[in-house]
Amino acid sequence: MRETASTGTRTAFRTCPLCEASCGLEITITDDKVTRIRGDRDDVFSHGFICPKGSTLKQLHDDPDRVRTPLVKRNGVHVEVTWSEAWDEVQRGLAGVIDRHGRESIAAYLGNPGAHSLSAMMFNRTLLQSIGSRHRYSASTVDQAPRQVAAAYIFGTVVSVPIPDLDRTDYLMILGANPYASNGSLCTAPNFPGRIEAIRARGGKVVVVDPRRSRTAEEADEWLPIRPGADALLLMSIVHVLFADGLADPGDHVSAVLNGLDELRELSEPFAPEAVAAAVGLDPTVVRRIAHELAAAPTATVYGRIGTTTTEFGTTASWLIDAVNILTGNLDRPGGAMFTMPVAGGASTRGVSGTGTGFKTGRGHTRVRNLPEIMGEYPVAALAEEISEPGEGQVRALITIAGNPVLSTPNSDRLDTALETLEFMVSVDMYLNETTRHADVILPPPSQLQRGHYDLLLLQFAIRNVANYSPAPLPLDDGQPDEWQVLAKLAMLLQGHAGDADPASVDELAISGLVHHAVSDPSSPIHGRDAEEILAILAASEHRGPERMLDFMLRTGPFGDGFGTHPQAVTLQTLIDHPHGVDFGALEPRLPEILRTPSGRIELAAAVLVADVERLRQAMVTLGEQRLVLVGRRDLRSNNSWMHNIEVLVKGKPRCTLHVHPDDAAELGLVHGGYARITSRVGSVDAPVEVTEDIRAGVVSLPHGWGHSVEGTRLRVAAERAGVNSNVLSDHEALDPLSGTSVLNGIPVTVEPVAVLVPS
Ligand SMILES: Nc1nc2c(c(=O)[nH]1)N[C@H]1C(S)=C(S)[C@@H](COP(=O)(O)OP(=O)(O)OC[C@H]3O[C@@H](n4cnc5c(=O)[nH]c(N)nc54)[C@H](O)[C@@H]3O)O[C@H]1N2
Ligand SMILES: Nc1nc2c(c(=O)[nH]1)N[C@H]1C(S)=C(S)[C@@H](COP(=O)(O)OP(=O)(O)OC[C@H]3O[C@@H](n4cnc5c(=O)[nH]c(N)nc54)[C@H](O)[C@@H]3O)O[C@H]1N2
Ligand code: SF4
Ligand SMILES: [Mo]
Repeated sequence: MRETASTGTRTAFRTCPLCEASCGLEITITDDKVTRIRGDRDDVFSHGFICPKGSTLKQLHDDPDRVRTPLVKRNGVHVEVTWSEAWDEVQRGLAGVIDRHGRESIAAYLGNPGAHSLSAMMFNRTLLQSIGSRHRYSASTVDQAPRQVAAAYIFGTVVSVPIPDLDRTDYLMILGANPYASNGSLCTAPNFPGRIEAIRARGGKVVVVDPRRSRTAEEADEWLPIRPGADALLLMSIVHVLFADGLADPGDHVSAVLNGLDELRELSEPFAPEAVAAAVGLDPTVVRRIAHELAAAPTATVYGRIGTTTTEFGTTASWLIDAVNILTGNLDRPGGAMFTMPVAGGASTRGVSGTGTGFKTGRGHTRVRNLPEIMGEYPVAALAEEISEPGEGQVRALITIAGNPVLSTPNSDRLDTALETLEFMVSVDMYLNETTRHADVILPPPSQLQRGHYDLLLLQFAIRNVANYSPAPLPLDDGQPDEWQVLAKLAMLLQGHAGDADPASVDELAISGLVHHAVSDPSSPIHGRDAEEILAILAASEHRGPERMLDFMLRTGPFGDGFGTHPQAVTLQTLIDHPHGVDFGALEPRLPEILRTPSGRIELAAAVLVADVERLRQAMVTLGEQRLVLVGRRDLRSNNSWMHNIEVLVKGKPRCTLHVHPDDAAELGLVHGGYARITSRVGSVDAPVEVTEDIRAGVVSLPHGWGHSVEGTRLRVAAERAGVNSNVLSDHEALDPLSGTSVLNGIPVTVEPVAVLVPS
């Protein structure tokens, strides 16, 4: 499968897949070796911006610890095998479990990098269908699920998420996001920091709500050090002020399709800023002023991320963000919160415009805790017990794709122990790490630089309508299948094929399925066309696998050529001809066309959301009673749990430290540079202490994704700066009930000094 090697020096352009910012990279390659990576100044979206991680795709590609050959666990040790041996092993393992326990005993976990992988985006669905089990888990329920669930109730689909119109807004309020470290999320915007600075440069205002004075808070006009978990209360009190002071005015085009305004007014009555102050921890006069500023600004947009979603009120907070944007007249207008028009694959562009079937949960429940299915999956916090609790339907085998749940999901010691008891586990992953060390077989994908890229998922949440495809800058290694071929083949083995099955047949079936579905879908631009004709057009190109599917999605998307209907419009070839991307312009109003609710209206008081308000009322009392709570944080040079094996990213002072306010340090007897033991209901870890004014008193912060000191991994650099796993502390029972998402911020803890650091 090796493509012809090329000699001489050339330049390749490739979008960075590491985070949601989607920066264009300019990659200099000499004799198939990368010699330099820098920002692509001509990229239509990122204009040369790059963060320290972008250029390390070279180090990642070259990392001697990166798995390049399949690994099979023999007598407890992972050894290199050929692909054909690995496939035989997988075939035996999976078939055995299916024979003994049935398909429902196989679970899958999909991790974050899969959301940026064109292969995974196109083939994970086939894989999941081939497993034929409801045990589907992903990083969504430790991340953005609440934001999607709220959007689905209000607007009709899990991808109709309003995006802050960063480049045109006059007033940006950020809750629980630190784009100076994260570069943004559910708001695809390369150089997010630069775009924040531009708001201020044009006379606008930026307000950051965060228990920590993050770098973003530092750069803002105003920092509101909220009590963790209280964002929904804060937002409801802003809604209260907007109604009470006669400031609520959604504007004509939103009002025309808005349900629930009066109901929300009534619901907000008990939540005056003074009434919630003890729980929220902010001065009510400041909150009232902010509400008035939001209403008075020429345009304003409220944006919330992980600090709002991974809390007990994740969905409710997301709902109330939309509510504030609606009440201040900022939904669906330039400078406010708008909907992206995805160029390819957008679920918000499919189906009948303006109406739909709406959103439901609970198609199945977990066996042990009876937690409902949400967005086609179960809460990942339930995975450990589904594996370890005996009985009918017990999970006996696990497939992980691009995930490291042992570091990223709650009460991870419990999951770590459970994984050891599986009868079979297979991981598609490029590292032998804390999770994959449990796998019987590890199937490596090629490196990021050996794969084509189009950020199918995250471009659906971009602040401009943009498309950018990059072919693989480097050829595959000898015998290395592409990532989609690994996933397709895994699917075939699950369907009962033998180890020598050819993944191309899965590809043919998949594209045929897409085309046949479209020609019979009245809302598709190729409705009524001959499927064979369309397939023949696609087959005539050299593209197969994800590229061919992308071509199809581009051509049937809102800017597509419709296979001849709009000959000037976009195809994959257009994007190949434009290696710096194609910009289809700023976001434009999409109401009412974006709506997919059964009523065809915005459901501002959707029944499920309304029903949660009573719980929120109780939090007015309970939140204020917490003495000390833990929150997370991100660092620009980290990427969740898996870039810590890249020397240039981890060198320097240790970053896995506990941030403590001086008042708390004094009271708890902690000293800067000393060590602390942090204990929650479910676990305990020790970490070095950093005393800092940049955190609210009563709150401590520890980043996630560390804890690389466990046996049986191959992470030589990471192991030297192991840090501790903060998810040993997060509680598997603490969930946002509306989305099944874990509470990773605002975890009640106790902290005490310890003399020496005991690695966990
Ligand atoms: N306490 C706490 N926990 C958190 C969070 C938090 O803020 N606080 N954040 C949560 C969030 S937002 C997320 S998204 C999750 C992430 O949770 P996960 O997705 O489970 O974990 P990652 O750290 O992203 O690990 C990615 C894995 O994919 C592998 N990998 C990398 N690239 C590829 C690829 O291209 N193909 C394949 N097949 N494998 C690849 C890596 O080697 C690694 O094993 O963590 C969550 N956990
Ligand atoms: N460098 C880097 N970039 C990344 C990642 C990474 O790991 N490293 N991960 C990527 C992924 S998968 C994601 S999902 C995104 C996440 O992107 P962001 O949502 O921007 O994530 P963070 O940088 O963790 O910022 C979350 C902020 O919420 C604050 N916070 C904690 N609890 C609360 C609370 O209760 N209320 C409020 N208002 N704030 C709170 C924290 O102090 C922190 O500053 O980042 C992506 N980008
Ligand atoms: S900001 Fe994100 S997309 Fe841009 S270079 Fe850094 S890691 Fe890559
Ligand atoms: Mo994430």
